[in-house]
Amino acid sequence: RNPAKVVKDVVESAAEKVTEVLTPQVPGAPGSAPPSLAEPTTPHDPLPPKPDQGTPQTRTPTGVKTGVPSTAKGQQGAFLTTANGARLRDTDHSLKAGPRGPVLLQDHHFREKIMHFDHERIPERVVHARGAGAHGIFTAYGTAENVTQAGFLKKGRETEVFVRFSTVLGSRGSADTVRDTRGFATKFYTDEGTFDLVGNNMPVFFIQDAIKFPDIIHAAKPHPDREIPQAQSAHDTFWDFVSLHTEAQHHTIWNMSDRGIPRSYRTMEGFGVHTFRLINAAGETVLAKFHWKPKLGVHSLVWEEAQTINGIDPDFHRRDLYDAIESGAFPEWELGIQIFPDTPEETFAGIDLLDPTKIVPEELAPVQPVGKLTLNRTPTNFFAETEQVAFHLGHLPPGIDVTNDPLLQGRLFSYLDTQLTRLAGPNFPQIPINRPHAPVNDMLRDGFHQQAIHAGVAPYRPNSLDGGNPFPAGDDDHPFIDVPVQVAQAPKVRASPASFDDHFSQTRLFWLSMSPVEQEHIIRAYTFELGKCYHQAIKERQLQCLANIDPVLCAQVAAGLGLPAPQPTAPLADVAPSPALSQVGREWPADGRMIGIVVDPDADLDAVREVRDAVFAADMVPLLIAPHGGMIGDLPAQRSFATGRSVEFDAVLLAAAPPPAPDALPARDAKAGAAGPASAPIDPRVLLLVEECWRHAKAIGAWGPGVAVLEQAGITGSPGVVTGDSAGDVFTSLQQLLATHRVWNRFPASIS
Ligand code: HDE
Repeated sequence: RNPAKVVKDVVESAAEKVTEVLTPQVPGAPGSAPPSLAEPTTPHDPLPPKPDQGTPQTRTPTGVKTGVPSTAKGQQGAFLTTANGARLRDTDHSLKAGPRGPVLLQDHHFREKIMHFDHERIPERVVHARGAGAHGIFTAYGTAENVTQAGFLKKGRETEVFVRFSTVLGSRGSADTVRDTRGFATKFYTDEGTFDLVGNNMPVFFIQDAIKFPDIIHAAKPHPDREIPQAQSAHDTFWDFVSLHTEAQHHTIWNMSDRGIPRSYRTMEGFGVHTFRLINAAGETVLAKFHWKPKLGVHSLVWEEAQTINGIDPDFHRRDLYDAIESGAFPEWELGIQIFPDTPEETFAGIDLLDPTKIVPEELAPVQPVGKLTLNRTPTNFFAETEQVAFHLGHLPPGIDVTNDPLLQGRLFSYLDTQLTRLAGPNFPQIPINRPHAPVNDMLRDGFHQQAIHAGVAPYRPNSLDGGNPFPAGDDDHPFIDVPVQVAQAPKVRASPASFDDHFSQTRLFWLSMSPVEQEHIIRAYTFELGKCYHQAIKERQLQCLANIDPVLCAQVAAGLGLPAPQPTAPLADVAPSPALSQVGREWPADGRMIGIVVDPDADLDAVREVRDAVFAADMVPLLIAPHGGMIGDLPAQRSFATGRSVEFDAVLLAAAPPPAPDALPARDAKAGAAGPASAPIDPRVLLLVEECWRHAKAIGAWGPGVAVLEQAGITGSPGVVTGDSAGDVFTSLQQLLATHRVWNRFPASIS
């Protein structure tokens, strides 16, 4: 299966269908398209997709979603009905005493319609409110069979999954590309019961004990008086807390790094964060950490891009996920585990495995792949699936168990408790998206929104009236295993182990593992965020924390804030960097990338068609950007200069140097490039597109008249800017540049 072919077919069939729709048809002729734009009077197929709306791959060729589960309900039959199935003549007028009279209380349809609408919203999640979900399949490699008896990890076993990605701080309606941690929660519907791996895109957490969770979240959420800022950590209360509560420093530097602004959900790693305990068929145990590794590599936005996207397309990550899946470019991750001996100390290489502010560098314990996740279906209904899904760390299959990590222990309470308010009662496991795919035979009864009609009279054990049912599973029936870990004889205390006091060595390890360009981004992020704080004392306190991480980091941020750089209060930790933490310096498959192609009616459309086909063949998505929507010759334009902005593209090709539109806003003088100020004027929106792509270190290519745009922008010959005689040659060079995601050497090579 070639996803790009699917995309291509969609584009072409969409172009044909639009031509059909725009051609007048005989009204009512059998099989005809709906007559013009009038309200349809008889049921017919949905309108076909339009090539100038969205990306070309946002719908299937028929415009109808595929893969709707057979349990999907609603919209059955052609007629409008009440919730009880009575057919209705009119839903536009309430029942009145005469056309000018008062509305009658007996109008059941009116009351039902408004009552239901009034209660459409449920409380949003207290954290991770904004999310996007997708269905998929997990296929096990069998490589974990020696360490766990979990059935879904046996070789070749396929398990259905639902994944929900999220931001943490923002409300449901906030933007996708804010600086924040991302949730990565996976529900495996295994045949031994559901397994929820509720992780993040960062391997550490702000706090070591769950009892601190309300503190960090209250500090990070908007200020309680003005309720600003939304979905941001760039404010006083956040920095007040993390600078006082220094165990948060490690997670904070991850947030300030490029990991805080992922390019896409598809290019994020995922981490279970905590250490889990695995048990195999022989009863042997190991400690383990879970990792998700994206097939497309780990990539991020640059800060200016992220900010621009928040305005232009606040749904950027959602759209990217859905577009990719619906085009057939299915996102993939490998699940991997790091394995550690289950010793009484619960440490590895001196690292406390119960401390969720610590990682174990991959160089010390390699991540071993155990299976592959493929997301292949978007939700049919956002509310019913993405909003109503409820994850819980206690949803574990036999073979995987918890450890004493105090953060993990507290989460085991919180995730059940929170659903009682959010999903209004204890029966949320019966909501379709939460239903296990394994048989359920519990003795839980009644409660709000009970869906089951339980037969029998004896929901208790032991009983004789229901024949003794249900029976406890025996050892051979794959029961859940509570690993019989020895619990130390110890006094009851409110305290943490001494090893939890080290807050800076791994923060420094992270900093030292970054490439110069990534360090530069971290410096700018701290400078921006602390620069947004009003209180001088908070900035100074955080600078003290930075001094305890690294003197260069501290000096640079201090310079940006116009404050003196303090000295460290303790000797800096002597730590070895972990190169695996850097996102720079590796090559990745470039499929699924968005390539903008600037065209105008004067461009060589044969060359454009050729390069467009080459982009499709490389499993990428070409989007034509033209002076106007509709068609350019026989090619559909997906973006116009009015709607296309650089942030949407991973690379841009220029086939034309379009002149300014007659009604364009006045442009500033063209930059003096090789062609000089006297060269023909170019549409300023095209120049902006190219300048932004250049600033954001994206690959840019041009041929023929398009080269004039590079000249006028003054970027000809700079790194990652390619020109050539043929469109094909230019795209080939561009493709190589895309393997590293950005043209990194356009950024400064070192910081001092
Ligand atoms: Fe969560 N977290 N969390 N969290 N968390 C929730 O549960 C909580 C933590 C994570 O897409 C809530 O159902 C406590 C770490 C994700 O539906 C709530 C603590 C990690 C999601 C909750 C943590 C996470 C949540 C809110 C400290 C990464 C979204 C709604 C002990 C390993 C799941 C809900 C989804 C959601 C509590 C810390 C990840 C309130 C008390 C560490 C991905 O129960």
